[in-house]
Amino acid sequence: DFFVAKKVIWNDEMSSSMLGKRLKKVVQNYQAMNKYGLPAQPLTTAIGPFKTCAVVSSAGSLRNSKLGKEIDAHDAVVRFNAAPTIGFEKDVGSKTTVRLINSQVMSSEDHHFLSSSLYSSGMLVAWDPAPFSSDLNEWYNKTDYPIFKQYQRYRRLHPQQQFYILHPSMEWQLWKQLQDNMAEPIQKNPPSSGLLGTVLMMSLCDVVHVYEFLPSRRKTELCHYYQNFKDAACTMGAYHPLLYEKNLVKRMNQGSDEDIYNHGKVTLPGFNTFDC
Ligand code: NCC
Repeated sequence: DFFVAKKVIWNDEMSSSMLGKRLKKVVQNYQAMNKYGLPAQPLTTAIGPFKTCAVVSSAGSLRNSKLGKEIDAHDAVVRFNAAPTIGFEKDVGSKTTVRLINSQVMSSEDHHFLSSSLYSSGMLVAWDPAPFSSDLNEWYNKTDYPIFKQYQRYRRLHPQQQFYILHPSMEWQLWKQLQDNMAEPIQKNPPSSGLLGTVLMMSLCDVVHVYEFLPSRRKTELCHYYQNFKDAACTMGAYHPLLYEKNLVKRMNQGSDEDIYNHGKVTLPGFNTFDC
């Protein structure tokens, strides 16, 4: 790096003090990039593997579920966007190992992403709904929301917290799996955070329990367990192909129908348990 830097910033007329100043700047930029940039190691090296994992959807049907203790007994717990634990521990537990957030949450002023303590526990993983079939450069220059600007700002404020960004190809590989498993054409919008988080944990855990993604007998029009806003589209889908996602998860479920009915609980195998 030094030699590359020297070649770029040095010419023969330059005094040694000037060269020193320029080199210092190069080194400072390099350090800042390392400190506030993307993590050096892949996510699957940074955490896990885990034996048991819980994926906690934000569904309204988690309210009064009393699943908190069961959820916290898992080795790792995933939560989504602005879903809180404080005040809801009985129903959703308090452990957060990973929080998967969409780029809208990172950018909208309502969520106070840079300052709220809601986002400070566990590892953060962000994603942005990239346009269908765009490549990485295209996406970088035209994200739906300013994910990279917010990422850098957050990293500067919280340099110790692990923070990853999902490669958009994951969204579209998963979308293709959904389409390949359905007879009819599905909308070309990325899967919901819920399915992305579920698949992420299937690559980190031996067993994944997903809570209230498939609604239990507590099924409600309430959108989230933490708000009093009602909209059936939160459960059934509108922008995201949520119904198709739920159909696929139902087909992959290794648990019983009673578990779904009583606890909204699905049991999925980790990818490491497949022999293929
Ligand atoms: O609502 P949201 O998701 O944050 O929920 C997280 C995941 O839980 C599952 N879910 C949620 C509610 C419900 N009744 N049933 C469910 O199964 C889904 O799998 C969902 O992904 C998202 O996917 O990122 C989403 O984010 C919200 C919103 O951006 C954030 O909550 C921040 O306010 C989207 N809502 C809007 O844009 C208005 C939502 O469509 C998807």
